[in-house]
Amino acid sequence: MRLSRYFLPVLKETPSEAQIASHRLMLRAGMIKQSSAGIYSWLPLGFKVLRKLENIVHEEQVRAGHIPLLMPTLQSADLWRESGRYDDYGEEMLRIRDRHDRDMLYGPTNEELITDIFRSHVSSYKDLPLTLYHIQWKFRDEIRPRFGVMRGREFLMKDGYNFDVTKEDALHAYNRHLVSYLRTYERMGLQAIPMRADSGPIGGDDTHEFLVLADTGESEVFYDSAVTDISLGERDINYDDHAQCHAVMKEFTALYARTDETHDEAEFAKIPADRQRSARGIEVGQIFYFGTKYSDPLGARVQTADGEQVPVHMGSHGIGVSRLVGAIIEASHDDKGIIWPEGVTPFHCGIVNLKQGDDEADAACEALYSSLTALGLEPLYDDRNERAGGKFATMDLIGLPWRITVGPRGLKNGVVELTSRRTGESEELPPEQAVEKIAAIYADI
Ligand code: 5CA
Repeated sequence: MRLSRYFLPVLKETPSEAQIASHRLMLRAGMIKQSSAGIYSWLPLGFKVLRKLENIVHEEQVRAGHIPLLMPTLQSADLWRESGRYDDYGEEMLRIRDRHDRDMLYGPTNEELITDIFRSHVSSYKDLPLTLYHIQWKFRDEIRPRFGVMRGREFLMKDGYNFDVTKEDALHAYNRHLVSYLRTYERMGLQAIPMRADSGPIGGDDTHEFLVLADTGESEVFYDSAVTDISLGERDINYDDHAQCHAVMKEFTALYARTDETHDEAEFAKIPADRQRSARGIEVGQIFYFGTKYSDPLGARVQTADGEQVPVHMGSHGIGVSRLVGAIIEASHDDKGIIWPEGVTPFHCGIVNLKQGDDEADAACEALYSSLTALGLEPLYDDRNERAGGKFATMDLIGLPWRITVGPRGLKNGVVELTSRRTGESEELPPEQAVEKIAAIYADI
């Protein structure tokens, strides 16, 4: 993309309404624009990141054996009356009446709708196990929407639902989700710690939230610092292997890590004193096992091998896709702007032309642009007629992990400059080598 033809409405001033870094930077970098309280338009740069996160979520879900579908945002109130949640859900549910005076609602979550799909089409144990998921906009009429996309009213969520004949299988689905979520967050360059949590209005027995540690997080958390030393890394996971998923789940949840609702001082005190931590965290996902809470009232049953009719065991699993954009920025920025992890960056690298209009500099930038593009990479070429200082400031603000700087002086010696946004370190090298280096960095991402 050439910046002269892109739509990147960066702001010079720091918007006064933004209280935390990610909100401020998303507005300044022209990623979002508020349309009303807690509701945002995603401008091109923000939309690109959102799509990248969605793709990672899809890939990891499919890898775990889960099946994508798409349910609507607007739902009929009748189903929610059947489950008993229409009245229970309270003020957070946006209720709408259609022209025929039918009660509708903008879905805050989809347990009812998915259970209805299930009961209409599945009746035998032979069709299970089954996990269906979608990535769809949700609406929760939060009393205090704030921090930009972190606590919005309209937000994008991946929500998945598993259906199993036995509790044992449903617990495997729980473990499988836990592992696939760890992998999802790691690909986004994040450490998200599973913490025992409270199930809130979704209900259920077992639940973990995934938290990214950040001073601006809304949740208070307590944990054993040893949990921050473990990661999935390159481990080969077989998602059908109950024992393996269980072992990984245990490994990641054995140490003390809880949100304030489930915090237990006596348990916490048993951790060696130098490892006790209390901090703040951003909740980027939550998984639930709730057994037959929805399948029972909604009549989602299957026939077992013995001919018996049993309600299915279910769980639901959510990832806050739009919130993650903010969470990644909270975890990765500096005074100058965002620093995107390679796995989610909107463009793979920036090209800064220090002397637009200079034949040699222009030609070198064009050549870099085509070589990178030919390799399947997406560069953002700042081809505007602007001062170098302004171009650097924009690149630093929007946070592309790599920048190639091209100027007449370097070209005389046959070199361009390759700079890491994260470390600020630069090296001079011939243009072809800069391209090779960037290609190598992204080769296994
Ligand atoms: N049905 C279950 C799981 S599918 C569910 O709704 N879970 S949830 O309530 O925990 O939401 C899942 C994730 O959505 C949360 O972990 C959080 O990351 C994100 N989320 C929840 N509320 C908001 C909000 N107001 N703004 C942005 N993201 C949110």
